[in-house]
Amino acid sequence: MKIIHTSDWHLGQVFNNFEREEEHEAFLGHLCSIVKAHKPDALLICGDTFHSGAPGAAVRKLYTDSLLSLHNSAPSMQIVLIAGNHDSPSYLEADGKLWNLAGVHIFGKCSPNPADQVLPIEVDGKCVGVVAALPFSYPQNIPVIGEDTSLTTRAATYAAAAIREAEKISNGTLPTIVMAHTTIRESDIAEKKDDVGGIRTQSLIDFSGSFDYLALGHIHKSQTLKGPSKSIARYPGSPIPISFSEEEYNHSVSLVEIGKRGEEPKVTEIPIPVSVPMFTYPKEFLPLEEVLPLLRDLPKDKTAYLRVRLKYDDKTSSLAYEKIRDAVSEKAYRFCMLKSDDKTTRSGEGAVKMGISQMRERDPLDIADLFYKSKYSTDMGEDLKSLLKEVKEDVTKQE
Ligand SMILES: [Mn+2]
Repeated sequence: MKIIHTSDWHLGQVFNNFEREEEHEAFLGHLCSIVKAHKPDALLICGDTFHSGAPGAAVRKLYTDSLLSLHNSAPSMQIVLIAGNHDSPSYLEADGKLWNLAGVHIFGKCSPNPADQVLPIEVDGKCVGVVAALPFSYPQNIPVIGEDTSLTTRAATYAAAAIREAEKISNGTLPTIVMAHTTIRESDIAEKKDDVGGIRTQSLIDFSGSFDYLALGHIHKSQTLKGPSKSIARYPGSPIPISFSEEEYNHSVSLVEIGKRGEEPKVTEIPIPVSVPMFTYPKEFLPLEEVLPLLRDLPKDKTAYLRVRLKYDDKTSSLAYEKIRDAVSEKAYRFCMLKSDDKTTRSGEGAVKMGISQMRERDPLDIADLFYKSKYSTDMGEDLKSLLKEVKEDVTKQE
């Protein structure tokens, strides 16, 4: 069985006020050529297809046109798409039945019956494999299976039930794939340290049962993890960089070949050229008067999202942000933000002084934390922190 595995497209993302439609179009064009060249049995899209729950008409059109082009690039290929934490499950599922006509299967929510999450992959009338599709879901929205009402184990219990249903169809002979959009504790999660209380972080052992390949989405850094027996788990990573923390990542989609049931799958990374890279400059934190001439010397016609490293001190102009923006205004660089070494300057009785440009680059939760500390001289505590975090996620759906 041959699969192309991808995730975390984030269609419709506006990055620091810059639209990314052209980059997404370029990626989707590449993906169509890859599908045409490899003619896989299935294309798995593991969540965060959209950056926000209700994207605008232009983004919707890009999605529709691209799914159709992908289908036309290999008409017998089955496309399976699950919701990620950025997607709206109902928005995705709204036209799911129509998409079935083009071999596209959309899983937005977890059905009360886990058997509904299982899809036999049929190519030209022959079943070549089985998929158990587990869209992202907050624990309280995952249907309770049997007696397990605990929020911490609910995802694992549900996954096990869906995998059991897949096993019934594969009958120990067909390649079996599990799709999920989640943080796996064993992964290199450098970019995401924000799962509160571990409730939304899962371990590989939470996917109990027998399968060959765990197709993941959510972590933007591509990586393969060893699963139970000969199975593997993999994050294909984001096909275009979504934030500055992805500056050094290789961006690709994964070609996965499963010979026989129980055989270790073979993975090949197919690189996606980065059309607009992320670029943090200069290499070290320097004071404003040294940074400005370096920026003026940058080439005029190179396109990249630019984050500027700046060493702040008491003498740093309050117009640093504006001066830096002006220094690159004639260039093709897309200036986004400043990165400073010492982000806060303390003075007086626990007060925190922060300029607008410093605030712009801080996580709002850090700012709330600092405010709380300076006002009450104590930490705000995990409960309040996780509450604020949920609110921030709902409001911004960032990253
Ligand atoms: Mn994502």
